[in-house]
This record gives sequence, C-alpha cells and structure tokens, in this order.
Amino acid sequence: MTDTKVSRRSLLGGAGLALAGSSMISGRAQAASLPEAPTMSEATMQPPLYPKSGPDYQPVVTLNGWSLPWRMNGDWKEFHLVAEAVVRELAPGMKAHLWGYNGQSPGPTIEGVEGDKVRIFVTNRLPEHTVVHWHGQLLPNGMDGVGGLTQPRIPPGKTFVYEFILRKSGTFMYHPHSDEMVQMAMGMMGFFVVHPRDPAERRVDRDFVFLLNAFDIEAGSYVPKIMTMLDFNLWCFNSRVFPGIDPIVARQGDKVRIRFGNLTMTNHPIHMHGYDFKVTGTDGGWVDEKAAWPEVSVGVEVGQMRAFEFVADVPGDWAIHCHKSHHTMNAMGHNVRTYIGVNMKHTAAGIRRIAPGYMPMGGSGMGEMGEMEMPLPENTLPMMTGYGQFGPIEMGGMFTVVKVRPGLAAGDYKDPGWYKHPEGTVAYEWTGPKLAEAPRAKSPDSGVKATEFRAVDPRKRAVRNVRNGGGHGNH
Ligand SMILES: [Cu+2]
Repeated sequence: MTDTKVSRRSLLGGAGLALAGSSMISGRAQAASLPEAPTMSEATMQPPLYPKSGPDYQPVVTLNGWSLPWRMNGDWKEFHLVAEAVVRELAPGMKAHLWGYNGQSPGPTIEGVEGDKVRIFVTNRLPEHTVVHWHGQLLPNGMDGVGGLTQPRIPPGKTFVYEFILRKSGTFMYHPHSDEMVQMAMGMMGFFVVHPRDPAERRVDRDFVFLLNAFDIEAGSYVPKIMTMLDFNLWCFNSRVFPGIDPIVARQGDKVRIRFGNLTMTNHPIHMHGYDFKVTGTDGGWVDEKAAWPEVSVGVEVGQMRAFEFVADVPGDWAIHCHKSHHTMNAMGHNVRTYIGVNMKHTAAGIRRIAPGYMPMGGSGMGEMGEMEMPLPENTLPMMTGYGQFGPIEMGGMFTVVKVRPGLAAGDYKDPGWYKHPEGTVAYEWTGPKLAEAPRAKSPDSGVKATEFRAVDPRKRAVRNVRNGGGHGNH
C-alpha cells in the first residue's frame, strides 16, 4: 500500500472535444464546467477515500484499486469517468493492454450515500462507441445505460451525463452495455458502493471490495483474445493475479466485510480459510441480520454480487481464493497430457538428442513447477508461483491472503509480512519411533506404487469412445 497516487488531469487542455460534447447532452449540466477526471498510475491498493463534503460514511478499500474523487455542485455529487485504453500490470512481469476507465482496469470504485443525487459524466476516448450501465441501481429507465434501448450510444470523443438518485445502500457495479462482449473482455468494469445514510448502520471497521474478472492473453502477447468464451488463462481479482494481488489486512478484533462482484463468464466459489462468516449482502441488497447465513465458501454467479462479514479474532495468514483449482493458476494451456505415473526416463533421453535441454515433466505431479525457474516468453507469468515463508505456495490467479494481526493502527493496510506462528503451532515432521502400518482399504489392486500407474497408448484408447463422440475437447 502506498500513498495516494491520484493524478489530476484537467480535461480543458487535452480534450476540448469532451467539453463541447457535454453541452449538447444535459441542459441541467450546461452551466457547469466538467469536473476533473483523476487518473491512477499504480496497481497497488490505495488508502480509503474519506469524504470531505456531503454526508459522512465509512469508505471501502478497493483491492489493488482506488475510489474516484468527486465534487459537490449544489446538492449534486459529480463524478467524471473517462473510458479509454489503459495498460494494467496483472502481476510483476506481465502487463496487459486493456480498455478501462481513468487509467486503470477495473475503473475506480464509485462511492456514494443513500439519498445522494449523483451526476456522472462519461467521456468516451475509445475508438468506438460505448455506454455505462449502473448494474443493480434503481433509476429512471433512460439512465440505465443500455445502448440503443435506453439511450443513444456515446460516440468516440463525446461526453454524456447520467443523473440519478441513489435510492438504496448496498453493493453495485458498472460496465458497458454496448459491444459488451468486446468491451468487458477488454477489462471495462468497476465497483459502485452506496453507503447507508446513517453511518452507524451496518458499520464495519474494514470494508474490502473487488471484482472477479478474467482474460485470455497468449504468452508473449499483450491484448486479450476477445472471442474466448470459457477457456480464459488469467483469472483475476480486480485485473490482478497472485502473487500480484495485495493482502487483505485486518487488525485482530476488527469487524471485516468483503464484497465482490462477478463479471467473468463462469461462477466462482470464493473460499476463506480459518473462519466461518455470515453472508450479509446480495445483488438485491442487505440480508436481514437475523437471516444472514453462515458459510466458509460463497458461490457467486455471473453478474452477481456478494458481501460477507466476520470478526477477525484469530491472527494468522489465511488463504482466500476461488475453489475451482484451475482458477488459482496463471497462464496455462489446457491441452497438456496427463503423465502421472509415467516413467519418462527413457523417452526423455531420446527427445534430448533432438531437443537438447528437454525436461520430462508431470510424471510425479506438477508441484515441481512451483519452484522451477524456466525461461518464459516475453510478458507472461509462471503457471504457479508466489513464495511464502515455508516455500513455494504453488498458486496463481484468484488467490490472496487475509492477514490478521494484533495491534495494527486503525487505518493501517500495509502488508505486515508473514505471520509469526507461536511456538509449537506449525505442522511438523515426525522423527520419533517408526510408526505402525496405518489401516488401509483392501482391494486386489492395493499396493500399486504411484510410479507404476498403467498408461495406455492413446492410439489404442481412441476406438472405444467413438460411440460416445470421443473426448470432450475444449470443454
Ligand atoms: Cu473461479
């Protein structure tokens, strides 16, 4: 976590077009100048943005992100989003060329208070039209942001204005609703939080938010493949992958809320270790406190938002991740054969004669990849990576660590380093007397060694499956 790196970019200099555009659209906004459009140069988590005017609230912290500053204009809260091409570091070693808002993908989190009148200027600096849909908000139909259906699309170089009242508190998102497949595959999305009017209502000490998103970027390239439907290779929290995702830091005893929205093409069971928690918010709003239900994993379908809460009473480094194991891997191909149990010693010698340096892999699992240092193509990430204090974590993608520590300052979100385990509380190697044989299931095949699994030549295997249509290809 670093100091705020918001840079203020006046639109008067670089984008006269944007100013001219605004006067065509909204009569009410005509007299006012455009608010500044701040941009962010960092992909690290920024401190919470406390309100300097308007009603008070406890701000959220966006994982590897930031909140959009705003200004009061009479009783309107004015924000300025700029849709534009951005470069986003997904983790150290890999940058993606994306489309986003105000310098980043996802765009900045928008925060308001129940009852606020918001005016959101949207300037389009993309090479094609766009619109912004305010996902989950209750608003006049013409402010809903569906290109062609509820408004004309925003042409490149123009600024449109959205005006609505934040009718209820809760968890929302924003994203385009024109050329949606392309624009969302390119990273256009953001979080939108509406705080309760009474700051004491639903109050927590730390409130973290992030979007689940995914990209398909081939090793050695920079731009996502926009036609991919399911087989993405970079599964992200807020356009970051582990080990590039910041830790979620909490002071022991704090009440913590974690909210997330899913803008990928599949569902994600988000699992947190060490705690059970209460699901307190959904797309539709807050769950009645008496009805909040306990979980250790919470599934979030495509287009949904979820919020859960817990009291951080147990210190430690607790993993939080998507429970689909392929979603905690970085750039990987899915067409790799399984070699578990195959002895590749002899084959490898043959292949090495043609390709010097060839390394047989996967015969005893793939964990060895966690500490392998292989030369990679330009601009990609190892499949499983990230080190903890005990060695390789063997994770990538949708994975980070909830770090609970005693005695942190109230606003301290800095990475506190690895947890210092009290003596005698870490799993350890048995070095005592030889153990008696453990009870095991008996079957005619029991006793087979993991290195002697039976491998069948794929050419002989293929015939059998013809009636069922063969394999399942690319899922
Ligand atoms: Cu997942």
